[in-house]
Parts: sequence; C-alpha cells; structure tokens
Amino acid sequence: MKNSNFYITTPIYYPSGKPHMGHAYSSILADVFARFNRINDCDVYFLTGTDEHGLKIQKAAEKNGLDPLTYCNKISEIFKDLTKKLNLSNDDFIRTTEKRHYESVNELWDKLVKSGDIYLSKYKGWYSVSDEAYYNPDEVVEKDGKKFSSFSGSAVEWVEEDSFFFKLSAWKNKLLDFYEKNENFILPISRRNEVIKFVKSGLKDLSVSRTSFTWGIKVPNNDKHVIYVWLDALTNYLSALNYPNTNDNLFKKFWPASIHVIGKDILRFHAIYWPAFLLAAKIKPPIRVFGHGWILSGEEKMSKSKGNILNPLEIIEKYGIDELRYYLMKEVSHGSDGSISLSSLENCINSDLANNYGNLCQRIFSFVKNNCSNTVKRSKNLSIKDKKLINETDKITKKLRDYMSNQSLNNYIKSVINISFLTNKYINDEEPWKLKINNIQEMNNILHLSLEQISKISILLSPIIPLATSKVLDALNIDNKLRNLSFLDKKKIIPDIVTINELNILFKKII
Ligand code: ME8
Repeated sequence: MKNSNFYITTPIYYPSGKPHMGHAYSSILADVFARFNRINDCDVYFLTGTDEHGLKIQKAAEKNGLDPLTYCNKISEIFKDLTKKLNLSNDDFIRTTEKRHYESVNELWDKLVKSGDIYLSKYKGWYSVSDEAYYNPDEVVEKDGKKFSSFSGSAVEWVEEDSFFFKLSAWKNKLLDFYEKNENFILPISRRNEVIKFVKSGLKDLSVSRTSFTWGIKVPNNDKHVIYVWLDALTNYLSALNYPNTNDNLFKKFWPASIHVIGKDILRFHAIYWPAFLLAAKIKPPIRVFGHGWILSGEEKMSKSKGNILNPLEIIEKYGIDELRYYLMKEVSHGSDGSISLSSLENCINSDLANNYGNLCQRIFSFVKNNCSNTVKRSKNLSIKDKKLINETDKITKKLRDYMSNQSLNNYIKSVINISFLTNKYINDEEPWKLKINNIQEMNNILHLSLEQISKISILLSPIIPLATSKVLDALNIDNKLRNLSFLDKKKIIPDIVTINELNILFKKII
C-alpha cells in the first residue's frame, strides 16, 4: 500500500516551433518532483503533452504549407521525442487533438452552460495570438506605431467578433475566498500575492469562443464557434484521467491534481481561469499551482521571438542529459528567474558532479577494488567520527521532505551535495589508505560507512540525475526495492558485508 497518490502535470506545449530550454526546464522540474514522490512511497501519475488548437497553431501550419492536423502530427512527435531525450518518467503524453480530449472538453462546456456561467455576446478588444490571450486596454502599449502587451511584450491585434463569454466577473469573491482557504494553492508566495492583487482589482467576463477561424474544438451545437484554446487546453488535465467518466479508476485516484507545474507567464490561466471553470462546473480545483521563473539568457527571457535560445538537444549531445538536468535544477532557485550560460554550466558540472559526487564515488570504488578485492565488511561499533558524520547527515536529511513539498528544489540539491562534501572530508580526515597494512578492520569500517553514504546520496540525487545514480546503485548491488527514502527512517541500505562491481567514470571534468 502506497503512502498517497500524487498527480503532477507539466504545461502541454504549443507545437509551434522547436523545443527550447524553457520547455526543457518546465519538464525536468516536474519530472524531478514526480521521481521524488515515487521514491517517497507515493503512487505517482505524471502527465505531459501538446496543446494543438488555436490561431497560433493554425498560422504556424499555414506558414509550413500544411493542414493543421498534419502539421501537429509532425511537431507533436518532436515533443514526444524530447520527453525521451530529457529522460522524463511521464506516464502519459496527451494531445489535445485526441478523441478522449474532445469528449472531456465537450462535457466541461456543457457543465458551464448548465450552471448558467456562459452567455452569447460580442468581443471587442485586444488579443495576442502568440500568447493566445486577451488583454485589457490598460495592458496594451504602443511602440513604433504597433501595439504590444505590457505584460508579455507580445504583439496584440484588435478583434471584434461574436463570442460566448464565461461569467468570470461573478467569480471574483469566490476565488478570493478559495485562495484564502487554500493558502498554498499558488506557490511561491510572491506569485500568490500577484494573483490576489489582480483578482481584487476586478475581473471581466472572459471570451471563451472564437468565430474568425476554425482550428479548434467546435462549441457543442454551434459550429460557428470554436472553443477558446485555453479553456480547451486546461481541460487536458482532466482528459488524461478519463473525465467525464468520474467513476474511472484514474479519475477517482488522481483528481484533484496534486500540482500543476507551470511557467510564471501562464499563471493567470492556471490560477484564475482554471479554478473558476472548475468551481463553476462543480469539480474540485487542483491542490497547487507552482509558477516557476524564467530561464534567462543574460537579462532576457529565452524565447524564439527574441532569438536567444540555447538549444537543449545540442547541450545534451555535448554534455549529457544528467549534466543538463542537474544544472537547470540547481541554477534556477525556488520560483525565481535564472540566468544560464555555457560557462556556468561547465563550472557546475566540474564543481558538483565531477569533483564532488563523481569523485566521491570513483575514489571509494577504485580503492575498494584495488585494496579489498571488491568486498568490504563492517565489523565494529561506530567511532566518534563515524557518528559525527551520520548525525550531520541525519540533520540534513530531516529537512529534505519539507524542501520538496514546498518545491524548494534548489535547497534540496544544495543539502544533498553538502552530504557528499562532508563524506569526502570524512575520508580525507580518516585516511583509510594509511590503514592498509596495520589496521584492515578499521579501514573496512571507514569504507563501509563511505559506501553507505554513497548509497544515501545516490538515492537522494536519483530524481535529478537518474542515469548516473542508477549506475552507482547497480554497482553497489542495491535492490530496486531499497532505492527509496525508507533509509530516512533509519533503515540501513547496504548489508554488513558488501560486494561492489566495476564503476566507470561518471562525469568527465571539463577542461
Ligand atoms: O504556454 N523559461 O505552451 P508553451 C522558462 N500551451 N519557462 C519557459 C520559457 C523560459 N524562457 N519559455 C517558455 C504554453 N517556458 C501552453 C500551455 S497548459 C494547459 C498550456 C515555459 O509551449 C512556459 O512558461 O508556450 C510554459 O510553462 C511552458 O514552457 C510551455 O510553454
């Protein structure tokens, strides 16, 4: 019996161009939380996919001389392939052009109609195709005769067309009440405050259908309208659990979602529109929306329109996937923006992976191979220095579950890497190589504790660098059943007599 159920999602990506580092970041972040919860004894369901409707995609298809579906089939495959290259552990990949999703969106629409939250009128206002978002007049600025959103910097155009509206204005107080009762619904706190401020300033009714193009899900019983792409896209989180079949096991087990991991640019959709739609349809809103920061190149958001993109696939090819995962997760802290560059990536690989964790594993494994014929035996009570290392490690590991439950991944990584640093220091101080002749027993004990520490560190780092850590855990012959956090409750990982296998270099130092 598992501890609890954990449903985690990434944003579903627009297949409107090549995947970039922002996509990689959102996905890896969610994957780390998914993997951590798996080793923390949860039953995890992890979803990603592609968001294929709307004017932005229709235009991208036209530009490529393809009909929208053929275009989406092609680009969606590229994103699917990305999930493999990033070593994501997703349980499903949803496409909003799938039948299961249409059924789910139709049902949600019907629910909103039945609750009296939808009415027909005319939309007159600003729209950004690139953001697929409506903007108020006070959010639009003029530059060189052209209009832009002051919020995102994207170009906006004037739209006048028949449209169905969702009565968002009526949800203002109910949303504020919901945020108050669910303190941790939006994290980090700075984003929660931002959303509350925006809602308090008043909400306008939201246009939820378009009539000037056709690429989307048709409004039930009204072919002239396609459903607004954000209402369509957000519903993917339900479709993947087989909504509208609320008796389905997946739905019963995993809804409400534990966490939607998203970038801060799409916070309004997830933290305002989405809970309002769900509350109106009498479906429980998700437990948490975590809005991460942007990956910056210098001071600017990395984005296709700005042409300052570091290509994740090229980085993986040159440095390796664990290296990219570790760097992105360590560099961008708890919801803030993070500036990335090749030189800081190389520094991070050298200092944390090659010189610290990699070196710890390599030095102990080669010492045990060369001096103990691969087998180490623990044979005495712990020394004061052993106890000190164990206590220091315990003190650090006690905080780790809390860090992860607050999405404070960056503190988590720093703490685990510190355990590796302390273990390296313990070995330097204990100098087991000096005991080879006169005190084999003591030498064995030091090596045994070092191997136990390596096992703990490897399990703790496994959500972040799954490939390297599984090589180490394999070389330690640690059973899959033990590769979880039960050691935090004082369970030993390795037996008193432990035999290791060959371990090749984990991380090459970049010179
Ligand atoms: O927004 N740094 O899709 P998308 C960090 N289809 N994150 C970034 C980023 C950057 N420079 N650039 C983009 C969509 N992202 C919608 C989602 S969900 C129902 C629909 C993040 O392909 C962005 O914040 O434009 C978002 O979380 C994700 O990449 C997908 O962006």
